[in-house]
Amino acid sequence: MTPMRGILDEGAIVDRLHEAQRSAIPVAQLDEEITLEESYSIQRGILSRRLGRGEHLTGLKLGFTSEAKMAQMGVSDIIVGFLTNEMLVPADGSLDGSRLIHPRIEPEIAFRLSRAIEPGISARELVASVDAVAPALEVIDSRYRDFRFSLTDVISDNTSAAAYALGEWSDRIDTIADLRVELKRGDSVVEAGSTASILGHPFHALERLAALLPMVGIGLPAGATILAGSATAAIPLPERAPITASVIDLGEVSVTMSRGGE
Ligand code: OOG
Ligand code: MG
Repeated sequence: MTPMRGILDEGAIVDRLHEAQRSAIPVAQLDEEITLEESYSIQRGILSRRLGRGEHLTGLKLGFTSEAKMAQMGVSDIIVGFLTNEMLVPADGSLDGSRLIHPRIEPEIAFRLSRAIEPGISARELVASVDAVAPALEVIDSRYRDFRFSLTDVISDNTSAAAYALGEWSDRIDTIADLRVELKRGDSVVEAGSTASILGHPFHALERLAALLPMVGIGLPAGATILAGSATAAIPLPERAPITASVIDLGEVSVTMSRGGE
């Protein structure tokens, strides 16, 4: 016999994770056994809290699309989270780390949508909706203690999304199959990989996103960003050292973290 489970209090989990993000005080992993559908529903609950505070949705992000990331975090299923305007850091700008718990940073490739999309869009239509690509950086900051989580924990926690920065957009979408990606601290390369390690081709990340969107339940406006997932492991985000994502032949973008706006 399957043990009876009490009714899941999604609202309480939404509150706990939202508060952890606002206060930068980490919380324990979820005790509740939840399904993927429930974890995306919790994530949408966090999105509506944030929209209620005046933020707007600016994009979606994929996670665990490369072996390097799956191996680093011990999770091997693709995950999707949302991005808002509050998370966007200006290119080559500075990021206030005082509201972050234990931030890490990773290099990404970003897609821009020429039109609005809804869950139910086909993989082919989603790929055809992309009109530009850019190098990007993502700051992740798990709201869970010790940066440890299960698959449903991390989805509920909006896939650790905390901040992102975008380099210049390019229409050279057809050149991104196998570009070298470097993560640099100052001038030193600390992680390197290739866009080919993102599911064999970053377009495959879009195809997987199309398949997951009905469960994610979030559509996007025209002009929105999609982050394909890091091609390398993430590194702890240092203070006052510029970190650059460089996608060779496409461009680069840097950010520097300060604490408390120094
Ligand atoms: C989850 C987010 C993963 C990526 O690019 O693979 C991710 C995490 O590692 O905390 O953003
Ligand atoms: Mg990422």
